[in-house]
Amino acid sequence: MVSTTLPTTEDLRTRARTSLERVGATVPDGADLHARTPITGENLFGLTAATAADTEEAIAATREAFLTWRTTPAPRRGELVRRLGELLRDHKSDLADLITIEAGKIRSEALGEVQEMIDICDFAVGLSRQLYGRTIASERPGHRLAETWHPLGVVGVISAFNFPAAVWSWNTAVALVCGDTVIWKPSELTPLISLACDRLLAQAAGEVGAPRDVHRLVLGDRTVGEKLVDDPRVALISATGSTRMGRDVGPRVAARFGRSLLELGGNNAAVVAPSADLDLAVQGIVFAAAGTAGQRCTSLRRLIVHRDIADTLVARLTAAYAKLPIGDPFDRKTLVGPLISSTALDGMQDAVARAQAQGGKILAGGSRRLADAAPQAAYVEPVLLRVDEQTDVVREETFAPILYVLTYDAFEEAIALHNDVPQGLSSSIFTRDQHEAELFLSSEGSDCGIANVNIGTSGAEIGGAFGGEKETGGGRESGSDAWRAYMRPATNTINYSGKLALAQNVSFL
Ligand code: UN1
Repeated sequence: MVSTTLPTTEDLRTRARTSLERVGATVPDGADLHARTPITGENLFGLTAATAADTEEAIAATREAFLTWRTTPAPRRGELVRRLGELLRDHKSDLADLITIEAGKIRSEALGEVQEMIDICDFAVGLSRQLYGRTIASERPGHRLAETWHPLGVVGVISAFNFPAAVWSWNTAVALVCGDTVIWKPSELTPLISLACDRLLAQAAGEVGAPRDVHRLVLGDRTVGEKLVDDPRVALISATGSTRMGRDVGPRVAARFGRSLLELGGNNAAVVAPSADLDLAVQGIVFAAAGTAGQRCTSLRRLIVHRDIADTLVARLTAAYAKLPIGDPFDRKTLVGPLISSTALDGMQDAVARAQAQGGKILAGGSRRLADAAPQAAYVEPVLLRVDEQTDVVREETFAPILYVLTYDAFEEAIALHNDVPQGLSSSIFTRDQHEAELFLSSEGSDCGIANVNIGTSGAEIGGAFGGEKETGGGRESGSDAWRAYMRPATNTINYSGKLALAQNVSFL
């Protein structure tokens, strides 16, 4: 049985202080912001926020550092990221502690997040020797056409609470090898892990002789983010968060002809076909829907099940949901930790009530837990809810563990339901029918940036590009050739013929 007690706020404060000290970060002391833990819902430390002048200075400093960093050979830039990866390995446990304390992730998921950071560092070190441009066949004799990739400038990273460190590392490790410098505005909900990451990168920079200002952290509310968004010296804004935030950020960056890379809401679904291996499907579904307390961009929010197997699958999921250990994320037996805040719990309860008003029926979950032990925390049973159709609330992203179950008869109907939401991040199908699997992955199938077979929607590896379509924002981060978003290509024409030949056979003079 998972324990029904929780650590005290004082225990967590001590643990956070120890982790911060071990990574060499200064324990914050201020009054503008609060570091808080969702484990008890109480404040840990006060912090000082960046003023407008501090943000201005940080932008100027990262811009200045860029002028040097862009001239450092890319494989040398890789040495900084390699050292960062080593420090992340050394401090894996400390960083995971801070993630659990601030984001409420269970231990194995918090360690997994740090592993994701280590993996992207390895990837970026390799990339530092592979920033390839193409050579293009010229239409003119004695000419060579080539494409060269240059560093872009200062990258502004705006990150969310739910992957408070990994998403920063995807952007920062890749941006640094690409020759960019980084200014980071983390979520106000997770300042401590940001201080720890910033400190480790500063240590790595000091050790390899990189400019200190290749990276700056600015803590604060949205006014800090807005300054980055509106400043033409910030070449790229990479922002993770809600679609509402993206609707503000995208046009503002575009208005100054800056670049943006948006990773916004998801409303991820899995199709479960009659031939599916149900043992595998149940495990995959429960992890994707209830894991991380439903607070991943990639969390599974809709299940589209063939009518013939719906009752069997629902019975198995209901049984699995009834046994989910909910509670202290430091307890090794816990699988579901707290929601980030009581506001998130209110949003979840509101969505469940709306779904019921729109004809939905709760199959499992929904009760609040541990309210006596921690009245300010938000522990809740993940909810399984049957709906007859994809009503308004089902088509929205609620950042909480609610899984809506829909049924289908014909495969085309499953695909149509799947794609009939405004978001397009992640998707999956459970089937043993190759025709269905291939159709789902084809241009007529899932319209998401991530499409999986016989595995849930969450938990992507860093080697692939991460991101999605429609209201998810269209950005791609992390692996594959996502690095191109962090560089600018120049097309070069080199004439070694000794004669001037114009393209398209144009004659002049
Ligand atoms: C996010 O929730 O913003 O695929 C990122 C996953 C993780 C990353 C999620 N690798 O679930």
